[in-house]
Amino acid sequence: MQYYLLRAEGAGVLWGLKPTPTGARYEWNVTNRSSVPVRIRSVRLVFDMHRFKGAPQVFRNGYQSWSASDVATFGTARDPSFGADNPFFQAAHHADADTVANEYELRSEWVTVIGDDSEHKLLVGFVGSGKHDGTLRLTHGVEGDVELHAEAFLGGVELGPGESFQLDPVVFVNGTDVDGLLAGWADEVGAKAKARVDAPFQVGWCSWYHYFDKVTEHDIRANLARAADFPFEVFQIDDGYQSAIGDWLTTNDKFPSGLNALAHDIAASGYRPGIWLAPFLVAPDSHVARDRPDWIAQFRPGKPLKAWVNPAWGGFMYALDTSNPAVLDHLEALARALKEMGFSYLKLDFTFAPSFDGIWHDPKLTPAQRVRAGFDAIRRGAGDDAFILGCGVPLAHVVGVVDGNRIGPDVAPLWEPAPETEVIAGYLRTQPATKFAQDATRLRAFMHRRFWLNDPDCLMLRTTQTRLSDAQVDEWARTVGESGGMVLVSDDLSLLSGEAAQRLRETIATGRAADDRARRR
Ligand code: 9PG
Repeated sequence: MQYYLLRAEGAGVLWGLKPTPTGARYEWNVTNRSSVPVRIRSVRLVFDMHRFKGAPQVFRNGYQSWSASDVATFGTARDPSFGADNPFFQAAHHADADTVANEYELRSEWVTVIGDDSEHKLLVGFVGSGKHDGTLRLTHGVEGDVELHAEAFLGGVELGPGESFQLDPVVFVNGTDVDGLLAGWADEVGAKAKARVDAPFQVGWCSWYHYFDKVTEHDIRANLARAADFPFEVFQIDDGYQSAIGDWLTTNDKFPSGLNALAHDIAASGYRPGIWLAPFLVAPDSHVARDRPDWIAQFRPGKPLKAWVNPAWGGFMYALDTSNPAVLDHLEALARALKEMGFSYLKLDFTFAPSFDGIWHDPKLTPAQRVRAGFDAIRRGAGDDAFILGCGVPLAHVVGVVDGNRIGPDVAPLWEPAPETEVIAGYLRTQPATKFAQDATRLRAFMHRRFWLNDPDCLMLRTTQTRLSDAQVDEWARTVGESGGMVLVSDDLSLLSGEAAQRLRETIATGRAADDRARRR
């Protein structure tokens, strides 16, 4: 396989091409040479790819925590948007919500590795985090040849007359060892972005995968009372306590004591209190949305921007405008309030929301910068010593601000969903399923302690009230352990036998050993 640069598209300006011992580094920017402000959605470097031995194979890295990753064959595999053609859903799973240009086009976010039937592998990646998206597209050129487009996705950022936007460099690295190529790229990105990789190995309990949104204060307290039989350090309340999406400091009727008392009682039992929130979403009937409609991003003038739909929350949710300083002050104050209650472990979910196309207060921020601004505000409020876990988050936006990150879709008390349960055509692999979480845990293992601590998602150890077989429970536990990532148990602890407790001890032992190897490398 060989490549050469054909052209820059969309006013991207290449100003440095540095050969490196193993490839090349392209340094570039985009400049508005006109006398009026312009909006830039994306710019691309276009490479001709030739001399493949057999069909090209592509590592496709998904956009956010839950987006699918795999190794796909160019020519036969399809980008999921090609079948779905659903820009609303696609906005949550790709940097660019638009459907791909043709049926052959495959895309990978932030980084890719391309191979063929030879030994030769080529990594192409963007060296940066939190500034803009970088999408690698393998596609057909006009003459039917294969092209690689390295696209800087800026989401319509506004550049004033004469203004330049410095883009993250694109690196090409040749090699034969895929894991080594990804590790080398991740080392450079992590160092450049000052990755937070020093948090201790995490062990804890999480309410979601047994109780889901039906969780009650009684459930939390019943598990807290049993937690001493397990080696937990974190005790985390998930979705289901809040009075509304957006109103995170007040509880619903299922949680009569309120958050302050719960944080206090969790801490008094000897655990670090953890809490889930979707900080950038607000329900239309929440207090925050009714009191501050001006804090909500817009879809069209006067129309609030919908960024998710969940029947359990009452339907469509709006996106807070994280490019508005008043919203950032609100998020900072929210995080400070939770921290003062005692919650020093924050699971920040559905955080892709500020990346959606829309009308945003500050047109000079890219989607990545809007997401990052929201996380930075929460970090300011929560303080340096809080453990911040990203979830549903565009991975490339948050190196250097999160301590842990969900790197796969949700597990579930089932192994693999039946194909006919697919909700959005082509996107089955984003649906909750333990097998899909396992695939992501393996494909994204290289990110652990280079960008953050990987959260492969929760262990489920129960063998009743689940559709997982004993062998599947064991297989998932082994995968989590071997990954060295975070170990959060999500069961009704009264269902766990002595065997389950033993399985947990083994998982933690394997996990700590794998994590120690990751720390020492
Ligand atoms: C709480 C949950 C848990 C879980 C998170 C996240 O595509 N979906 O409809 C979808 C719904 C929920 C979801 C992921 C995807 O789960 O990953 O751990 O916190 O929210 O609501």
